[in-house]
Amino acid sequence: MKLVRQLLTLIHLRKLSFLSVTVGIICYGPIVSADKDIFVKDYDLFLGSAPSSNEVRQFELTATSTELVIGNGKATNVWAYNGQIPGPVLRVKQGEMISISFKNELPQATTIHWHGVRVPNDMDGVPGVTQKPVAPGETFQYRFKALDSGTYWFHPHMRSHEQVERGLYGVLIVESPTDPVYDQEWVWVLDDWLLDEDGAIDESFSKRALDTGGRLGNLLSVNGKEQPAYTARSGERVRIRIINSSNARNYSLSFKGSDAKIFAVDGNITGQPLDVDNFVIAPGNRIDIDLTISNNLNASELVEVSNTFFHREAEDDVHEGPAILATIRISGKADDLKKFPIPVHSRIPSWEGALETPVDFTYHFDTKINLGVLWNSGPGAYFEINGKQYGEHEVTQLKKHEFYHLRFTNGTGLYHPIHIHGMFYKVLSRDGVEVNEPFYRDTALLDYDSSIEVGVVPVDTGKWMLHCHLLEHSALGMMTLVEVTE
Ligand SMILES: [Cu+2]
Repeated sequence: MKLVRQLLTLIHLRKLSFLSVTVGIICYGPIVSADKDIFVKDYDLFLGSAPSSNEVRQFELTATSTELVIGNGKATNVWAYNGQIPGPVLRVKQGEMISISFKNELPQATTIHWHGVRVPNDMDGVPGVTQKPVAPGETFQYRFKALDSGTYWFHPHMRSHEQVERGLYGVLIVESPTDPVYDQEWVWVLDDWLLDEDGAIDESFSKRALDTGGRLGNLLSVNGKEQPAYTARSGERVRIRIINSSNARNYSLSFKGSDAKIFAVDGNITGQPLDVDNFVIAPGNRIDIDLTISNNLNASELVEVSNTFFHREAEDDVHEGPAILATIRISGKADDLKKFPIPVHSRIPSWEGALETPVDFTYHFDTKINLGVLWNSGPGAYFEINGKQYGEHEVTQLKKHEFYHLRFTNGTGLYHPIHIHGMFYKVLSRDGVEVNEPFYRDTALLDYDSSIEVGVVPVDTGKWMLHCHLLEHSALGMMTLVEVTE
C-alpha cells in the first residue's frame, strides 16, 4: 500500500507526466484517465472519516406561522421553526447521529433540506424525489449521521422562494474534535426582507409576481435584527459562522478596523486563510471567519461590519438597504491573547490537470420570455437549464467514485448561484481562466454572461438536485437532477 501511495504521490506531483504522455501516445488512449483515479483517491483522503460515536442527538422542529418583530420595527406575520428567526441552532459533534422530529403547522406542505450536508438520499428533503411533501398537520422523522464537521443550514425545499423568505431557516453546526477554542463564537444568519410601509412582508409570492432579477429586500438583517450590536475586547479572537439565507442577495463583508480571515467555506476548512473583502457570499453559501479584534482599539470604539456587494440590477436605493450589517463595540482589553494558528486543511487535493480533462456535462443557464403572458398565461419569464425547465430533463447519470468535469454557462444578465445537493465541488475555472480555489463548496456564483467549470467526485448514491439557489429562479424552473449510482 505504501508503495502504491508513493507512486500516486509521484504522479500527483507530475514528475511522471512525461511518462503518462508517452504512454498516451503509444496507446492512443486518453492520457488523463490515470489522473482522474488520483483525483478520486485524493478526494477520499480530503473527506476522511468521521469519528465513531453511538450518540443519538434528538431535536424537535415545528414549522409554524407566528408574529415576530423583524429588524427594529413592528411585529409582522412570519413563518418560523420553533417560533424563532433564525430557527434553533442544532449543535452536534462529528460522527453523532442526528434525529429530528419535524411537525408541519404551516398552511402549506413543506420539507426540510439539509443544505450542504451529506445525508442519505431519502433524508435530503426534495419533494417528489426523495420524500413525499409533509402536508399541514403531518410529521416527518429526519435521521442522519453528521459525517462532516462545519457550518450548515436547513430550510424548506418546497415553495422555497416563499417559505425561506417568510423566515424558515435554521443552522446546523457540526463540531470537530480539532476545532480550536475561540474567545467567542457568533452565528450570523444574513437575510434581507422586503417589507411594506407597515413593516409587513411583501406578499408577491405568486409566480406571475416574482422579480426575475431575484427578490432583493429593503431591510438587511443579521439573525432577524437590524444592525445588531456585539461586544468584544481588543485582542480577542472570535469565530463567526456566517450563513447567507437570502433569496437573491449576495454579500461581501468588510470588517473595518480589524483582521478578518475566512478559514472555511460551505463548512469545509480551506487549505489556506482567505481574504474576506472580495469573497462573494452567494445565497446558500457559508463562511467561517477568524476575527482578531485589533489591539489598537480602545474601550467603546466600534468595529463596523458592512456589506460591500453592489447588485447591478438594483433599480433604486429602496433595494439597497443599509450597508452596515452589525457593529462590534469594544468593551476593554483581553487579558491573554490567543496564539493558535488559523485552522487550515492539510489535505486539499490540487487536482492539477483537472481543467484539461474533457468536459463531461455542460449546463446552460438561460431564461425564456413567456409571450403568452399577454394573454394571462403564467409568469413573464421561465428559467431553464439546457432549454428545459424542471421536470422536463433527462436525469444526468453519474457513477459513484468517479471524477466529473462540469461546465456551467450563463446566457442571462442575471446571477445564478449553482447549488448541487449531496456533494462538494471545486471551482476549476471562471470564464475559461484557471482558478485554484483551495477549498470545496456546495454553492458557487455564476456571474452575468459568464461561465465556470468545476470538478466533482460524487460519493453518495441517489438522486440529487442541481439548481439555481436564487430562489425566484428555481421557482420558475431552473432546477434539474443528477443520479449517482454504484
Ligand atoms: Cu438563477
